[in-house]
Amino acid sequence: QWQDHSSGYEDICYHKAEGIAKITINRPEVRNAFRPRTVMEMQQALADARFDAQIGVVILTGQGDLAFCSGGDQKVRGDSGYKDESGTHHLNVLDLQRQIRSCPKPVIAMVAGYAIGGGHVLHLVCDLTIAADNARFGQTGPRVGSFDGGFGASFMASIVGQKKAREIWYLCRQYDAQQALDMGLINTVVPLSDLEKETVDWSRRILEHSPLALRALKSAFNAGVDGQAGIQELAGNATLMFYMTEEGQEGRNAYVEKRNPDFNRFTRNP
Ligand code: 2NE
Repeated sequence: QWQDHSSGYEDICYHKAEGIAKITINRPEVRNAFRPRTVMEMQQALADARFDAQIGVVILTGQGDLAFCSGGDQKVRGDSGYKDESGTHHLNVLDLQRQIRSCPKPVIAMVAGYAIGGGHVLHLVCDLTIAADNARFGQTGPRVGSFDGGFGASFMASIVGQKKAREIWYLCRQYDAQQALDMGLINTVVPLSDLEKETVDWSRRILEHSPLALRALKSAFNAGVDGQAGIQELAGNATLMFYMTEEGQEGRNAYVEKRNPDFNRFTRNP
């Protein structure tokens, strides 16, 4: 039974239940296109889910059956980028992509209908994608005068391969759920009526597992493609685990007790 935490948000709905947080883009009248406010609210909800110790999995989705997300709202795109309600140019969806990647909890994209343009990149940067049989995937950038040369290009190529990624971007075609599954873009396809149940089942299964192992695995997967920032994440988890050892704690204790540390009692394994 989802508990509603949407109060204060205009462009999204935010729910929690049984260790799962669900962030829903709530702009169905524009196929869940995001504007600067939408991105800001998604960032706030994701930060809340990260810091809520009861939450172990985050689901990202779109309101209704017609679209997960259709990317940047072209109607608020000015001559130097997207405009917020005060007229300031910014979007910050790239910040949101990095936030999804660096969230130490698995993020699952639950896709019904279109995942298009910047909305397609959003599902791409999630850990897993569960799609309904009506889902359609694709990029439109070169058609509407835009492109995502970050995760949208290089990370996509690491998933589907260089040839396919170039086809997706250069031709701006749409792919159905089965085609997306066949090229490794998504994890599974289910009937639309089963989409939420299946996503919750996957989430429950993940919640049975070690949070620290999942956290380390996520940063390890990221490290392979995220360069120095990815290594930093993985290393941060190594430090976290070192803090949990007696050897790490001896250094802190010695400092606090104003004595020399005694590291000799710890073995130097080959
Ligand atoms: C998503 C798609 C394929 C859906 O088609 P359909 O036929 O189901 O719906 P329709 O009639 O096209 O759209 C329904 C309403 O939603 C609006 C439409 O304009 C329409 O409203 P009215 O004109 O009837 O008032 N709508 C849909 N998508 C919108 C959008 N992105 N912005 C503003 N209004 C939108 C079809 O609608 C479609 O192809 N949409 C455009 C997809 C697109 O090109 N997105 C932007 C890509 S660029 C990007 O996202 C990006 C980036 O490349 C780099 C950085 C950040 C963002």
